[in-house]
Amino acid sequence: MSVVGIDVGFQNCYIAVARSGGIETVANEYSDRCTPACVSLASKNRMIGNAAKSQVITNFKNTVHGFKKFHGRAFDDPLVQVEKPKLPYSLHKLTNGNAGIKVRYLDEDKVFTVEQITGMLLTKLKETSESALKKPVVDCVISVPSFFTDAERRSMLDATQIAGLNCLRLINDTTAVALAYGIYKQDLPTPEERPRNVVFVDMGHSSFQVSITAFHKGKLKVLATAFDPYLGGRNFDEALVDYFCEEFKGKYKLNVRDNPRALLRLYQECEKLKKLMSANSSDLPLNIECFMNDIDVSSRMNRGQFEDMCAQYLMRVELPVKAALEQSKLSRDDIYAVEIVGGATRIPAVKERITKFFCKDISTTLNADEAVARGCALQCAILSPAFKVREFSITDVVPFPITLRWKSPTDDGLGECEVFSKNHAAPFSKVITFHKKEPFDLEAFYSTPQDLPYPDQSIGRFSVQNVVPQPDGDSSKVKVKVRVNVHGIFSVSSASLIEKQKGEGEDMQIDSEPMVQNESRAEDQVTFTFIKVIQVTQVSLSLFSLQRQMIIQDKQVKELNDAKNAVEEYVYDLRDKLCGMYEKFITEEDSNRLTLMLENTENWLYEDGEDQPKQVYEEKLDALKRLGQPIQDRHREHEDRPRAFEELGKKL
Ligand code: ATP
Ligand code: K
Ligand code: MG
Repeated sequence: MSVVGIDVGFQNCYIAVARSGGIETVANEYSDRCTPACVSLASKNRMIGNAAKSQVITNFKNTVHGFKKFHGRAFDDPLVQVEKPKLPYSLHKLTNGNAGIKVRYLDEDKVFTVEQITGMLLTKLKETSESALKKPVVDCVISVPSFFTDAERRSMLDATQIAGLNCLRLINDTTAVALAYGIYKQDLPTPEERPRNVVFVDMGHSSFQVSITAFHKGKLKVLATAFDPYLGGRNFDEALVDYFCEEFKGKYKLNVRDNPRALLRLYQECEKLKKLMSANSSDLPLNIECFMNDIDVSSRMNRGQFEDMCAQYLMRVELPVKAALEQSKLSRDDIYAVEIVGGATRIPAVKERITKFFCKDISTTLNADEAVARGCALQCAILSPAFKVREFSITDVVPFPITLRWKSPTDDGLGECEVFSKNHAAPFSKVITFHKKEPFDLEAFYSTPQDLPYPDQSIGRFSVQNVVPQPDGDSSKVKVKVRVNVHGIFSVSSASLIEKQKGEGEDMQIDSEPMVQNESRAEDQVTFTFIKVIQVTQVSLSLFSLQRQMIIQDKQVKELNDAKNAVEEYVYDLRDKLCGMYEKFITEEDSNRLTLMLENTENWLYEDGEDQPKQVYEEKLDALKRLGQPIQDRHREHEDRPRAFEELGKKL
C-alpha cells in the first residue's frame, strides 16, 4: 500500500510521501514541489498543473483554476453566482442543478463536473507521486478545509474516485498541520500533566482557518476550529487589481475589465507585487509592457498604501482567532505557541494582527507551504499497516452542530434533538433510542444556518423501516446509530429493534425524548433504507470511462510529440557530429548529401511534417538512422580500438 498525502489547495497542491528516510515532499516533472491547481483543455489534449498554468492567459477560456469552492455546490448557489462573473471560463448549470464547467476540448463544447476537473488534477498528482515512489499509488490521505460541509466532502471523495485513488481519510487542513507539528515532538506533556495548547493558523489563497489543539504524548485533540471561508491571499490581489484598474482608467483611458487577457495579466503582476511587498517596505514599481491596445503601463505601490487599501480584510483576521480562543475556553496564557502556515500568512500585516491578538510572537517552525501535505502523509502512514510510524491518536471536531428530526406517519408533532454539538469530538458514533410502533423518518441537518458557509442546511433523509409494536401492543425500542465518520461526514449507519426484556421498558415513556448514548451493541437489525441524500454527486460509470478516455488521449498526444521530437533531436545531433567527431568517418561527398537530407527533414518538420501520425515520424527516424548508424559504428570501432590494444597489451 502506498503512503501518500495530498494538499489540494485552491491555488497550490503539494504531495508528501513516506520513503525509507521518512516523510518527504516530492517534486513534479518541473522539479517543482508545488503543482498549481489548474487544468487546461485544448483541441488536442489536456494540460494539468504547471503546464496548464502557462496557458492561463493564452487559452483563458479553457483554462480552469479557482474551482475548489464549487465542490458540492449548485449552479444557483450564491457563492457560485458571486464567483461566476470573475471567472475567465464559463459555468453551466448541469441537469442535476450543480455547477458545471464549460470549455472547448478536442474541438467540441464540453461541460465537466467539478469532480471531474478535480479528478484530472488528482490524476496528475497521483502520477507525480507514482514517479516519486516508482510504484502504483492508490491509498492516500487528502486535506480539505475544516469548514467543508458534508456535500463538499462527498464531492471531494467522488473526485478522488474518478482519479482512481482510495482516500483513507479526508483530513482537515489545520488538523494535518497539528499532526505534522506534534508527531516528532519528544517533550510533549504526559497524560497527568496539563496539555500543551497550540494555535494553528492557515491563510491560503481563498480561505482562513484557525484551530486550537491540545497535545499530550502520543495524541492530539482539537479543541476548537474557527474560520473565515472567504478571506485569503486572493482578496489582497483583488484589492490591488481594483486599485490599478481605476488608476489605468484615468491615466491611460483603459478599461481593463473589458479585456480578460489584460485582467488576468494584471492579476498575475499584482500577486507578484504583493509578494514583493512582504519582503520590502519601500516604494515598488509595477510595469507591464504591451498591456492593452499596445500601451505599456506603469505605476508604483508601497506596503503602507497596500495595508490601508486592505484594511477591511486585515480587520477580519482577528475574528476567527478570537472565536477559536473563546470556544476553547482557554485564556491567552494557556497558549504555548501560535504556529502559522499558508502562503498568505507571509503578509506582514496579517502576522502583526495575530501577534497583537495573542500578545505573543508567532512561530514559523513548520514549512508554511508543505506542512499540510506532510500531515496528510503522516496520517496515511499511521493508517497503513505496512508502514512503521509512531502511534499518534487524533481527535478532531465537528465544525457545525448537527440536529436530527423525526416524524412517524401518525405522529402529531415533530421531535428533534441536537446529536452533535459544535466542536464535538469526531470521528464519533452515537446510539439514539426511540420508542416507536411504526416506521419513521429521520432528517439530519445543520442546526445553525447563520453560521454555515453553505446555503443548504440539510444533510440527508433516512427512513427506518420494519418497525412493529411489541406483541402486547406497546412501543418497541429502536436503537439508531448515527455517526460522523473519519472523513467528517455524517450518516445514520444502522438501526436495530430491541426485544422487550421482562421488567424493563414499563417505566420508559413512550415517545419520550430519545436517549442518546455514545456506544452501540449488536442487536437484531431492522431493515433500514436510505431514502435520499441531498447534494450527493454519484460517480457514474460514464464518468470513469470518460476519464479513462482522456488519459488515453493525453498519452497518445504525448507519444506523438515524443516521436516528433525524436526526429528533430536526431537531426540536430547528427548534424553537430558530422562537423565534429564523425568528420573523419565519412567522405565529404556523403557528408554533404547527408547534411542536405537533414536540412530537408528539418524543413519538413515545420511544414508538411508538422502534423503527422506517430508512425510517419517513426519511419522518418528509422530512415535517418539507417544512414547515421554506419558512421556511428565506424566511430565507435575507432574509439574502441586503442582500448582493445591496451587490454591486449595488459594480457601480454
Ligand atoms: P487554500 O488554502 O485557500 O485552498 P492554497 O492552499 O492554494 O489555498 P497557499 O498555497 O497556502 O494557498 O497560499 C497561496 C497564497 O499565498 C496566494 O495568495 C499567494 O499569493 C500568497 N503568498 C505566497 N507567498 C506570499 C508572500 N511572500 N507574501 C504574500 N503572499 C504570499
Ligand atoms: K496549499
Ligand atoms: Mg491551503
